[in-house]
Formats: sequence, structure tokens, C-alpha cells
Amino acid sequence: MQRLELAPGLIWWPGHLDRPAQERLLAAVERALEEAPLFSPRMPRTGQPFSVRMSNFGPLGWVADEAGYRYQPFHPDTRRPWPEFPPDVLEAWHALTGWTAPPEAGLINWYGPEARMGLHQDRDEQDFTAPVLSLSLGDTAVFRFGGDTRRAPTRSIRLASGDALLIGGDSRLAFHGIDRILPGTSTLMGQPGRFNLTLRRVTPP
Ligand code: MD6
Ligand code: FE
Repeated sequence: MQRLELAPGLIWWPGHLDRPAQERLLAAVERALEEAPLFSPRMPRTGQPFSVRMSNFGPLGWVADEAGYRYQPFHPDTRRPWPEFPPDVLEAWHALTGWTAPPEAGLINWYGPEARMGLHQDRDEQDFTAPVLSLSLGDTAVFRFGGDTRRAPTRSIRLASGDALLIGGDSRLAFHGIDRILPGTSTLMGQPGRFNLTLRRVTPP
């Protein structure tokens, strides 16, 4: 399998999950969403909803509303604990990160054809030692990444269904975002859209 180091600590495995593995993971995500439905996170300052809808699995989930960005152990609407990680997700985490400690948070992002995600850093975790691993399902997305400041030059790649991407090491705080989705580029779901899962450690080792 191809392993491309795009920058120090920023590693891309195109097609890490084959089609049957993508179908299994999609089924697991859909099962989790029956328990923990997609919610619309809101920008802390303005209360403006994100165009991406979200849910989580694992002990901690990332949420955003007028009270800020944070991790919490329950769904913001149902108040129930997040569903457990599917075994396939844990397997990908251990295989690609080399960490023996399991992830603590598994953010599920859902992009409709018009959704995008602005350039941001992942810095709500208490510790940046562990990398963040992302898995993509469905339509291809234009993923942009740069350096540790907003002004640093950026590059973009196309993340397709089954791709894995690791942001760690010297790239752990690199700015990144999703410029757009390319609707109709995947047959996985029978409808336009994309899921992206990001797996993280939140607490110090
Ligand atoms: C996305 N990904 O692919 C958005 N963050 O939809 C992220 O924000 C991300 O891919 C941290 C590490 C990897 C990622
Ligand atoms: Fe991110």
C-alpha cells in the first residue's frame, strides 16, 4: 500500500480501506447515528451553525456551541453517552498510529454536497503528543493543509473514500480544512455526501 509523507508527521495512505472495509465502516457509522443522531455544532462567538453536521463515538465527543469548543462524554441533545468505537476503527488506529493506548474521541463529520470546513488547527486536546487519524467515506473532498500559522503557504490533496490521513509530529498543529466536496465521485452511499472520522487522544498519556 502507498504511504505518502506530505510534510513531516503528515502521512497519507490513499485507499487504506478496500471496498468491503468501507462498507463495514459505513454500516457501523450508520448504526452509531441511530443511537447518537447528527447534531449541528455552532460557532461559539456567533451561534452560527457549521455547514458540517456531527456526532461521535468513544468515551469523549467533540462539541461546539455558545459555551465553546470542548470534549464531553455525552450527546448535546440526547444527553446519552456516545456509542462505543467499532472494532474496525480501533484496528485502523493501532495499525496506523502505532499507539497502544486506544483513541478517546471519534468525531463523525457529515458533509452534504454544499458543506465545507474552514482552515483550523486541532487544538482542543489537553496534550498534542498523540497524532490525529482521519478516515474518509463517500464523495472525494478537497483537503487543504498548510503550516502552523494561518499565513503559511498551503497545498491541497483530494481525499477519496477509504483514504486514511495522519496529522502528528511536527505537523500536529498544522492548519487544515475542507474546501469542498465533489458530489457524485463515490458510489459507496447511493447519495451525495461524505463522512470523515477523526480519532484522537484527548488526555495526557
Ligand atoms: C475532514 N478533517 O477531513 C476534516 N483534522 O473532513 C480534519 O479536520 C482533520 O482530516 C485532524 C486530522 C485529520 C483531519
Ligand atoms: Fe481538523
